[in-house]
Amino acid sequence: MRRLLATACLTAAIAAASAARSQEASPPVPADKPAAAPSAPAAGMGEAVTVEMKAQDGSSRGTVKITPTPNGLLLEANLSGFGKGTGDRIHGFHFHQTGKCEGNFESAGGHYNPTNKEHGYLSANGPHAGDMPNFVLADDGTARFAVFNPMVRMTGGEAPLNDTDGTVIMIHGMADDYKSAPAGMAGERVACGVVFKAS
Ligand SMILES: [Cu+2]
Repeated sequence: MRRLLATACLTAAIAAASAARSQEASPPVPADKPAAAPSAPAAGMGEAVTVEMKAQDGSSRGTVKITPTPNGLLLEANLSGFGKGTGDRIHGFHFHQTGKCEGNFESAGGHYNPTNKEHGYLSANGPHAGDMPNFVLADDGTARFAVFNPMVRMTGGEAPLNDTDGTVIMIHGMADDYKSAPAGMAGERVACGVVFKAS
C-alpha cells in the first residue's frame, strides 16, 4: 500500500513537472490569494451618522451615533436630560418604521419590522428588526451605552433604515418586556430621533 502510494506520488510529481515545463511561456497562474484590491467599502457600509434625540417638547435628550459595519449597525448612545425618572428607570429602545418625530411621536408608527416577525427577543417568531435591548438611566438622568443590531443596515439588505419612509430611534417611558405584541408594553414615547426622514 505504501509503495503503491509512493509510486502514485512520483507519477504525479513527474506529471506536474512536465506540465510546468510546458507552461513556461505562459503567464503565471494567480495564487489563491486575491490580488490587493482598492479598499472599497463592503455592501451596506457608509458613513456614521449622529442622531439627535428629542423629547415631545423639542428639547434635546442627547445623541445616538450609528456606525455601519459589514454585519449590522453599532449604536452608541450618549443620553441626557431625562431627569430622575421613575421606578426602575428601565427604558425601551427601538427603531420605528416611519421617519417622523411629531406630536406624541405616534407619527413614527410601529416598530421597524420589514420581515414581518413578532415582537420581542422572547418570542419564538421574533424579534422585529427594530427591536433592541432596554437601557437604564443613571441617577442624574443620563445614560451611556452601546448596542449592536445585526438585523438592520443603513441601506440594502432586507431591513434597510433608508427605505422609502425613513426610520427613527424611539425611547419609551417604560421597559420593553421583550414579548408582548406589538411593542413590549413599553409605554409612552418619550424621545425620538430621525435617522432617515420620511420622504
Ligand atoms: Cu418602540
